[in-house]
Amino acid sequence: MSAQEANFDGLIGPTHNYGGLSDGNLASAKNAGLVSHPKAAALQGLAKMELMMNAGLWQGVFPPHQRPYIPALRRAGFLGNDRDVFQSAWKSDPILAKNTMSASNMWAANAATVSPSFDTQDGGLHLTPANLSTMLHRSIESEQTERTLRAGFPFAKVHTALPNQSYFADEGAANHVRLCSERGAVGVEVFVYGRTAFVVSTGQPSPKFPARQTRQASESIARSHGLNPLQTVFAKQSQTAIDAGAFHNDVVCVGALDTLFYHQDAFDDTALLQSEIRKSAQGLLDPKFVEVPRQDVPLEDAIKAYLFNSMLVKRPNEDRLTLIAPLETRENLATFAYCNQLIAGNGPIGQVDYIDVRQSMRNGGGPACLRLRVTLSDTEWAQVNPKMKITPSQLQNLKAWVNQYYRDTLAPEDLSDPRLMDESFSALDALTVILGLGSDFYPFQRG
Ligand code: SUG
Repeated sequence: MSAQEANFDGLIGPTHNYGGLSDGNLASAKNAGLVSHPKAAALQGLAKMELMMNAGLWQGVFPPHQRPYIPALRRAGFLGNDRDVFQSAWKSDPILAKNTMSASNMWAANAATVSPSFDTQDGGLHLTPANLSTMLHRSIESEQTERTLRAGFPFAKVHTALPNQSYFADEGAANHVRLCSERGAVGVEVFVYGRTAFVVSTGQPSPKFPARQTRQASESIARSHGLNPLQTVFAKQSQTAIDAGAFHNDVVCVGALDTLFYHQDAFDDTALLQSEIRKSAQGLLDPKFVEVPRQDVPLEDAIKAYLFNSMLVKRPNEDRLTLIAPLETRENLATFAYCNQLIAGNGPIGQVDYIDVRQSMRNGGGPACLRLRVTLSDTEWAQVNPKMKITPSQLQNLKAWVNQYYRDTLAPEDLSDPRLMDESFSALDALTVILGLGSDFYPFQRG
């Protein structure tokens, strides 16, 4: 069946800031407290979407979430109108208040896990919003994400996120790869987890950074999406990678079509992963493994330069895949040399392009973090909310909207300014018209 992969990017929100909120994310820790540039950030995101649209690929957009997220503050006992809640929270619990200001929902790779209709038992598209339970500022995303997915994909089976508890810790598509011979064929879905839910003490030193995905969460999603167990693989991320700053597997691995591109230190047992993928792929596809040796690219460089947090895409009329990497990959000697060697060879990746997403990168979000991949048949794409598709005219509308509403800079002390809340709410209210989301999409609109 004729099908393509669509990328849905998270539009970077008006409160984009460097909060230092993500333990184990080296960029977030390093850049905590810097002045951010929300307008430039959102325009960088839109330029990335434009690039994809111009390459002839299907591109969509997800709206930013409401920030501050007043419902979380109300649950924490703050009372009054939205402004009262905001101001009293900043006064008595500034840590909580700051967590409700993060624009982290821009990283749409963490929005949900997606199983295309070609892989599921009932023949429908299944999406499960990620509960993002490990980080406070991200654990408030799933409810609004569910609304976004329902608005974008009215024909799909949109599940509710798994319970917001450590047993079910789930970070969505950032820990999931789909391999296939062609988009409309049955695929092999690979779920990568960082830990099992209950670990019996092994006497080993405790990990430096938290693993954000449990095997139990991945298994629950595979079950509820109705995936064929024979075409589903579960693999463990290496703790070495997590401790080096790979808080999601997509920091050390990316896959597209029949190709898996990953670092030698990405997985706990790479030989096992390869043999399980080969077994699941029998009769469906011939998987190609492109492993980057640590000798060529040390893990630290791969993570700092975000080589793997790139989009691996097949442009129309091109034989080989293109890696769309961040500028930081070009600026790092080891990763740049590796990329040049990669495209000079005759493997499945034939080109590397570099793009500027520096505002997002400073929080640990590369090109791949900013998008959720959704493989759709032509018929399904035709049923996607048309206003959430990136077209030349929507792009123009969104750029004008950003230019009208966003601040140029945001310093840490600006976050508690109630005018920032008012500005953000006005911006989002206007956005619901542009994206056809209705006047009750955000909590502040519902009163
Ligand atoms: O969850 N950063 C995000 C980055 C997410 C990247 N996504 C993928 N790899 N798919 C995170 O750690 C930092 C926010 C701050 O510190 O203000 C943050 O949430």
